[in-house]
Amino acid sequence: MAENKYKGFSTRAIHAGEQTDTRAGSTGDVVVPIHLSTTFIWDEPGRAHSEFEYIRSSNPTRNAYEQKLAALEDANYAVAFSSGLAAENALMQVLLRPGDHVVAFDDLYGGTRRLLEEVFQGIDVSYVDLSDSSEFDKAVKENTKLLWIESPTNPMIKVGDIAALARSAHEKGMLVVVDNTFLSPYFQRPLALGADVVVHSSTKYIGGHSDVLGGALVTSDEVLHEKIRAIQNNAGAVLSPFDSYLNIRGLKTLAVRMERHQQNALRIAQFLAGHQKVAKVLYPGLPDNPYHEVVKRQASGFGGMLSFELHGTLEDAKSFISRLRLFTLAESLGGVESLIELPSLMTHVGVDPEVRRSIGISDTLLRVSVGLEDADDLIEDLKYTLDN
Ligand code: P1T
Repeated sequence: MAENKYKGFSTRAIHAGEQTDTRAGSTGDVVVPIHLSTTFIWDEPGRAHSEFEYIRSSNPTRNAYEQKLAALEDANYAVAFSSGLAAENALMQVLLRPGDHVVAFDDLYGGTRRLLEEVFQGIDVSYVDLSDSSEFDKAVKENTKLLWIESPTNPMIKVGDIAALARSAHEKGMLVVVDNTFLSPYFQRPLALGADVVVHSSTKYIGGHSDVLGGALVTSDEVLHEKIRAIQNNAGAVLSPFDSYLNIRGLKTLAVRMERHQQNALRIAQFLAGHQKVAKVLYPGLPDNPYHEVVKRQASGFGGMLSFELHGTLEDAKSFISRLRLFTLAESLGGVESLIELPSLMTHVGVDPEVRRSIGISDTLLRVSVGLEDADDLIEDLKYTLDN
């Protein structure tokens, strides 16, 4: 069970899951140690010495991380996997059987689409613009088992009304999954809005420093949790002790990082929105963004991810990117350094070009993960590169 005894997010981020070891003979670690032992001693056959037997099944560092993450999502359970896609794969194995139908946001991380289409081939998926809740109702079939929401979406930064969608899905007997990677539990807690399971790519804001790959599934449903726990052990895509430690470390500063990511993102969005070479800016923190109000209702912030479209051609976009100095051209997001990428040739290159166009991923759409540098420096870099 998660430790939810502290109300404040940062207090939980720092203290939940941390069991300061004051037993006789202990070293008294203040920080959870990295337990590397793959196996644990037994007192006699049939009687393990402690709750731990084998690293894949359970590990003290991973347990501590899972407890901390569960506490931050206001959940009873979190289960940590070796990547975001490993977590998604495990969840789909638990929830879906051949012949089932899934309704998913049309704008999803490209890897999630690939997983649904190439690995779960017997599953029928309808991709729908869930920013319009009425579109969801139209897509539901007799065999629809699951609603898969990513909000905000990657890379169009679209937002679904999670509570309204979850209500409607539950009326139809479906389960609701929300990929909460972009806002992190600091800004958004989908279980409180009605989701059954939260997915994370902890590679992003949770790790926070672009140096650890991981994923997690979070739920308060005991039966679902037991199934997820079983597949974590039986299929084995667990998070390593070292990576668990890095995620614990990342979570402790999540609140302060998210605040600064957001401040910088807002400044940059405002700057870009006023520049003549920019055709549009997609950032819900801007008051005229179509999702501004729904994000205000269901989250406590707008996050650090934004996309924008340049006037001109693919070559113009490539030239712009190549001349930036502070923004690194790279996939992924959520680290301290600002990253920029061109979804049509990078994260979403595997999505059928027709589909890409229908979603709005144009050749000059750029996605930015706004880092923690000084906003003035970031803006100066953008301004110089746009103006020259
Ligand atoms: O990379 P991995 O930890 O396996 O997580 C996959 C994933 C899941 N969900 C969302 C919303 C994601 O953004 C990702 C990974 N995304 C990138 C690598 C990217 O550049 O968008």
